[in-house]
Amino acid sequence: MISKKMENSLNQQLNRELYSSYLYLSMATYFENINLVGMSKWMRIQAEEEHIHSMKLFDFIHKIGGRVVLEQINKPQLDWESPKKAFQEALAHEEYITKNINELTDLAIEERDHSTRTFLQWYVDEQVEEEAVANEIVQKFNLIDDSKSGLYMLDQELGARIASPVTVAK
Ligand code: OFO
Repeated sequence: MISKKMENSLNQQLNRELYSSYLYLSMATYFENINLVGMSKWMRIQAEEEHIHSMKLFDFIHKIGGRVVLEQINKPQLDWESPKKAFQEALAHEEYITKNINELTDLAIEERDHSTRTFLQWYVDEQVEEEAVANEIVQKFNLIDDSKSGLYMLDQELGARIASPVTVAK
């Protein structure tokens, strides 16, 4: 039996994952608008993955007999100072999400809620990956500095991203 506190916290995380999806979709339109279509594609795939993260929570809450409560999703920023700034913000956002996942895991441990703790392990592992990938891209921006050809090449590289074949399993 899940506690009300845990159920509410999982619902909050579901909302954060939906916001993550919204934020990356906003970054996708920002990049589209400045003709960096590769980066736009990368962000669009990222937005889809965040939606999958939210649906995993949606299914889990139902499975344990809880109630999903959908709250308002905050409006994301529309523009960024530079492509690099957008990816820096993506990294900062992932660090924030990691902090939330760790807090949720701490709560599950505190409440001896083993099924939720096990469920959250997927997110713990995913966040290691998410931070590493975002950090690698920020480091590439640092390497190319103000080079226009470097930006062009990075756009090509990020545009080669393929959506992972993750499906929303019930
Ligand atoms: Fe970016 O991992 Fe979910 O939020």
